[in-house]
Parts: sequence; C-alpha cells; structure tokens
Amino acid sequence: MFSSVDEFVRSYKEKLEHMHGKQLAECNSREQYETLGTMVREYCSRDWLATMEKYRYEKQKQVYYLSIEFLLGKLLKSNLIHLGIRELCEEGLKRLGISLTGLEEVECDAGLGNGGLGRLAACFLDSLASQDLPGHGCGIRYKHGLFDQRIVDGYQVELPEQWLKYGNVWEVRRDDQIVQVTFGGEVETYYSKDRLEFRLNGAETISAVPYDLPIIGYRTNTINSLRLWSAEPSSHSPNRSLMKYKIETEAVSEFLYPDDTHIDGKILRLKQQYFLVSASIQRILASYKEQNSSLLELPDQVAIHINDTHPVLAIPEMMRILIDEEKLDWDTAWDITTKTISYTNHTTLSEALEKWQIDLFKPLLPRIYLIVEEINERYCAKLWEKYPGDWQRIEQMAIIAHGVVKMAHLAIVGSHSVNGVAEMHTDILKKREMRLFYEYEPNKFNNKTNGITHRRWLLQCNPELTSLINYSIGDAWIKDPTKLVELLNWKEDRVFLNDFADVKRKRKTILANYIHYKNGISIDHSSIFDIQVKRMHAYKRQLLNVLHIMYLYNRLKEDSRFEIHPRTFIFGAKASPGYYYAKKIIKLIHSVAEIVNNDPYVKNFIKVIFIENFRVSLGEIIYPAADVSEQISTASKEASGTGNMKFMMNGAITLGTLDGANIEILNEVGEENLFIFGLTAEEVLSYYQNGGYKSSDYYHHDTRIKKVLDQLIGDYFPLPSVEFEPIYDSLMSYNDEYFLLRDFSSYVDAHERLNNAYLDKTKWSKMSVHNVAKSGYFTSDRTIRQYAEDIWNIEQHTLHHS
Ligand code: 26W
Repeated sequence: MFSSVDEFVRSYKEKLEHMHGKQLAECNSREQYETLGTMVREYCSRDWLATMEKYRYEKQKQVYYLSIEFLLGKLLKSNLIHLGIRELCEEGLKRLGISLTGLEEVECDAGLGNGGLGRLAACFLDSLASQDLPGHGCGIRYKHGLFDQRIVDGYQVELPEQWLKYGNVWEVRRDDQIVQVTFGGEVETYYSKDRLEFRLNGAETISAVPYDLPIIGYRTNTINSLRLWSAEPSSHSPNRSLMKYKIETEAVSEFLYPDDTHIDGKILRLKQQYFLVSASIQRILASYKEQNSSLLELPDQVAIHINDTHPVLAIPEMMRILIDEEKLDWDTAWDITTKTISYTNHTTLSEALEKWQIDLFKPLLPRIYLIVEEINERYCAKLWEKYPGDWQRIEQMAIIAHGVVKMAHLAIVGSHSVNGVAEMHTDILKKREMRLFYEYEPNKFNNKTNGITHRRWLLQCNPELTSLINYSIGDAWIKDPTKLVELLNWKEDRVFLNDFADVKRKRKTILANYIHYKNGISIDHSSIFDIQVKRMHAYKRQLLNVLHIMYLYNRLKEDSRFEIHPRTFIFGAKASPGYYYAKKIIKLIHSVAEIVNNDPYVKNFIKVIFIENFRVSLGEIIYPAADVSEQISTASKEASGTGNMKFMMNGAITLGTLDGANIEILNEVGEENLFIFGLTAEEVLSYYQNGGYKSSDYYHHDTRIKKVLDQLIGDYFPLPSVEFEPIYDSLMSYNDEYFLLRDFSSYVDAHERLNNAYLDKTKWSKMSVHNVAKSGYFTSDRTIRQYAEDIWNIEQHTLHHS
C-alpha cells in the first residue's frame, strides 16, 4: 500500500472507489480524507495486532491509564509522521491533484477533554508507544466532545461539538468485548458455606461497547490501544419504559462535562465515572485471567493508573470483583488492589476536590458504597491504632464524613503511589492539602513533573523550526530531546540567529493570516505576539492581562512621549458554560479590543485579538507564532501548566509567576531568559492564613489601578454600566481573591523589562534559542519514563518484525 508512490496511487484510487462507489473526480475532500485515513488504519493493523499478541504471550507487565478525558486533537498528520509515510502520501496525492494538508484540515479534532488534564493523557499515550512501553488508555467515547465556542457580540455561545458526525476512521468497534455495567438495585446479604456473600437485586444493566484506537509509536513498530467505551442499551431489558431506558442509557456517553475545576455534583457524572471504571476493570481482569491462573500475581502483571480522582471508583470496583466474583477474602483483595493502583493529583483548588453526597452515591451504587464504607472503617481503625484518641485527625482523614464521600481520600488510601505534577505542587500537597496523609505514609508521595510530546508540539506543528534544528544539530533530538541543548553552540552564530528569527517571522505570518481570515483584523507582523491561551478561569488571571492592556491604552493616550514596541495581545479561552464570571471576562476582552483596535492613534501600538474556539489543532498554529507566553496564575494555584512548555519549546519567552512548572522552566533557563513577577506561593499562602491583604489600598494608592477600575463601572464602555460590575466587585468588594491588584505593579514592571529586551533583537533571539535548547527536559518521554520506573514498574519491549 505504501511501498512506493505508484503503488500508493493505485491503492488509493481503488480504495476510494470501493468506499464511496464513485470516481475520484466526484469525491469531496471529506471522502478523500476518509479514504486515506482508512488506508492508514488498515496499514497499521498488522503491527497493532503484533503488538497486542506480543504483550499477551510474553507476559509483560502492562499499564492501563484510566482517564475521564483524552484530548487527542487530530490524528491523521501525526499518524503519517509516526509511520514515516507522510512524504510518500503527499507525493502520491499530489499526482492525483489532491493536497495532503487540505485533507488533514478536514479531520475533526477529537476534543474529549477540557484542558491540561485531558491533553496530558494524550501526550502520555504518545510517549508510551513511542518508547516501546506497554501502556494503554481507557476512556469514554463521548458522542459530543467539548462544546464548540462561538463569539456573538462579544459573548460566548456554546454549540454541541460533532466529531462523530461523519464517523471516525481510526476506531474499531469490538463487539466481542462488550461488558455489562450495573446501576441501582438493592444489596442482599446471605451466607454460603460460612462465607458472607452479596447479591444485587433489581439493578439495571447497560452495555459498555469498546471502540479501540491505535496509538502509533514514532518510528517504532509498537502500536498500543486507546479503548473508548460507549454506552448502549443492554439486551437484558429492564422492567420499565424501553424508550426511557434507551435515552437514559445513551446519555451516559453522550456529553463530556464542560467543567474545568468546578464540580457539578450531578448524578450523570457519577454514572459516567462508574461506567468507565467498571467496564475497564472488568475487561482488564478478564484478559489477565485468560493468561494467568492466580490473581495474587496481578500486581506483577498489571498497573492501573487513575488520572485525578474521576476514575477512583476503580478501587472499590476491583474490590467488588475480587471479593464477590473471585471469592477472595478482604485482606487479599485489598493487598492486590492497592498494589495495582496508583493516583495522580492535578489540582489543590478546593472547589475541584470531588465529594459525592451519600444520598446520591448510595442508591446509584449500593454495593460499591458498602465497600467504600468498609474501606473507611478499616482505615479509621488503623489510624486509631497509630493516633489513639486523636479524633480530630481521624475525622479529617476519613473517607466518609459529614454526609459525603471524599474521593481524594479514597484515592490516597487505596493506591500505593500518589503524585503531584510539578515540584512545587507536590510540596504543597505534602505540606498542606495532604499533610496528614503524608505524615502517616510519607513514602507513598512523589513528584512527576508534567511534560508534553515534543513530536506533536515541535516536530509536527513547527516544521520550519524542525528543519532549522535538524540542519544545525542533526535530528538525534527527535529520539532524545535533551540533545536540543546543542543549540546553545549556535547561539552566537549570526547566520543561525537570522534563520531562527526568520522561522519565527514565518510562523507569525501564518497566524496573522489566520486571524485576518477569521477575525477580519490585520495585525502588524513585526509586533510582539503576546499570547495567553488556556481555559478561562479566575485563578489563571486573564483579567490581570486585560487590566494591563487597559492601563497601556490609558498611558498611550495620556502621554504622547510614551512609546512601546508594537504589541499584539492574543487570547484564546473557553469558559465553562455555567461559569458566569469567566464569561464576563470574555466579554471584557472583546469590549477592550473594540476600543483599542479602533483608536486611530493607539492601534499603531497595540491590538487585542480573541481567537474563537481554542482547541488542540489551533494550538498547533498558535504556539509556534508566540514571542511571549503569558503564564500569570496566582502563585500556588496552577498545579503545573503544560501550555507554558509548548510555548517554550517553540521559542516563546515566558512572562510568568513563580507557579507550577514555571519554576522549573526558570531553573532550566536561568532568570536572564524569562520574566518573573508577582507574589511567591509562600506569600500568597501566608496572606490567606493571616487575612492580611486589603485590595482597596491598592486602588487608592495606585492611580493607574484606580483609573482602570473606574473605567469598568462608568460609561467608558458603550454598555449598561452594570455589565462589568461583577468584575469590579470581585476586585474590590470581595477583596480580590486572586491578588490581581497586589501583583499589578510588578506585572507592569515585568512588561517594561520585556519591552526593553525586545528592542535588542539579537539578544531576544538568543533568549529564544536558549528556551528551545532547554526545553528537552519537558518532553513527556521523560515524565513517562519516571512513571514507568518509579510507579508502574513496566519495561520497554522490543518488537521484531516477522
Ligand atoms: C469537574 C471536575 C474537575 C476537577 C478538576 C475537572 C477538572 C479538574 C482539573 C483541575 C483539570 C485540569 O486540567 N487540571 C490541570 O492539569 C494539568 C495537567 O496536570 C496541569 O498542568 C494544570 O496545572 C491543572 O490545572
């Protein structure tokens, strides 16, 4: 199929006719895309099967990464690159008058995630396969991924996302592997041969249908699987209206919840979580049992990782199967379960910590609830032994307390490893959020600083930079990105620096053209592209960025001698549909843009752009075009951040707080190669403890702040004056929970330093090169190797081709 261009052209035409029953000339680009995608999927099926066979027969330990989100983005381009057949396809299609990039654009993003957590899961799958590690994803095949964002009159409007509308060429439905998942009913207990047994009566069953996607390693023969479960009515039909049953069943995998950090305690969400977990654990144990006789060795053969607490019911579900179905005793089952499961925490924000009301949990999952109760009782009893009489401590550590089940506590207690996602985040977990658990079992806790796949986020999305790097230091960095450090040898080379600056210019032009096409706004290609793209959230402080733009505007208007290098401020962000405040910030960005972009004087210095519907595939054109990466969360709030790494790897300079992985970026590049500002995490946390900050002092003592804040509520914007009152109030009446006014002045200073640095173009380019050179540490290959060695205990395999 892909052995020569001639051969490709022949099989492509044949496939197209078979699939669509038409001649090439009559096929639209979607049909052409489907043809190519199907060919690629079929082409990899041999290696896919071979990989699975090898795992089965060589009894290598496998890891299963359970995640409620996998934010994959598009797959055609990366699959072609990984298989090493992209150039051949491009050439073949060209002969047929088809543009490959055109077909790549037709593909919909697989947007089965909200943000960092979901994208991290996708990067991890890529790094597992690309390093020949036996690891697979388990997730949900949502019919609708994260909503499509439209902006109407400056306001966000959400439309249902439709990635499956025309089918999905990458997936294979596995009817032979369907399992049943059970909800509701009542638990009956009885004795059988002196053993207490449990039976569920009157429960309802739904089918979990697996769809498998190949995860293709980069130039290896390894092809792992991502298994996505879809909910369908089961043939054991219930005693109630079939139509209602069908609708309620399909609802389980209908939508991805669009909440990021703020939990919506809806029953459907809990159903999704148990659906994912029950289906996955049942299959994992069944396939283990096909090969092994004793469940006691399960932890030597299988590792199960839970991505945040969303899949934490894997713990009681595994206990249920081991005890009720496999008839093991509690202690043996508990030993196997805890040795198998490990857990990553992704946030310390209290509003994101999952707690489920018992009233909701117990009727939906009665047997699972009983098991959680038992886990809790045994755990509290052990705590009592260690801390006799210390009721307060035990109450704080309990899994069930005050009418709720605390999912993070269950995750810590039921797994053998708990990790944070950046050094500082892990420190905060140990010292604060999880202090009592850390004191009790310090060895459980460890750090795994996040990473990103340099294949998608540099090699694939920035071919211009890739060629320049290859030309300068060779291509060994693709297998080992720490080799990017060799770019430092070129930092003083004039020709190289020119070429490097040229790459950035090209990438800025590509983004500028996109913006012109989408927003109808022309931007100055030589302006500084200052970009903040991420979910919209108060703690990420897009508002601080906007306040600074308003200040710059005021300053430019007031002081005709004040000059800055032209700047284009670019935003992209989705707000959770129910997050009123975040939506207000989106409107504010548009209102400020309206004023700034239409001011005949100011528009020569600054422009403000909001890019609609930010998603993985847009990231691929945005990160390479950035000069400045805005990473300005309130210190202590951003567990890690991964956008920061994508920008850095493409040569953007970080303007950031000492938060999450920004600190490790600073450690890599040194303070001369990024701009740090603002309170430290220590300072923020001690403010919280002492109630010491009064935001109105900053309003009264800083005229820049006063002027901007007053503009929020007067008649400055052509809108009812109440429009931005909630924003004003958050800063003044509610005492500025995220320290925007406190950090404002320091942020202004950092921007000034940055502006001055940019005036020396050569120096700026050197800083930029330095960032690329030191970005190798942030490859998810490194992160995954650390998980593989320290937590999962899995090993690389080698696949020999037959
Ligand atoms: C609604 C339940 C819920 C709870 C928490 C949804 C989403 C969350 C997380 C906060 C989602 C998330 O994306 N966290 C991010 O994870 C990234 C990968 O580790 C980190 O880089 C980000 O700092 C963290 O915010």
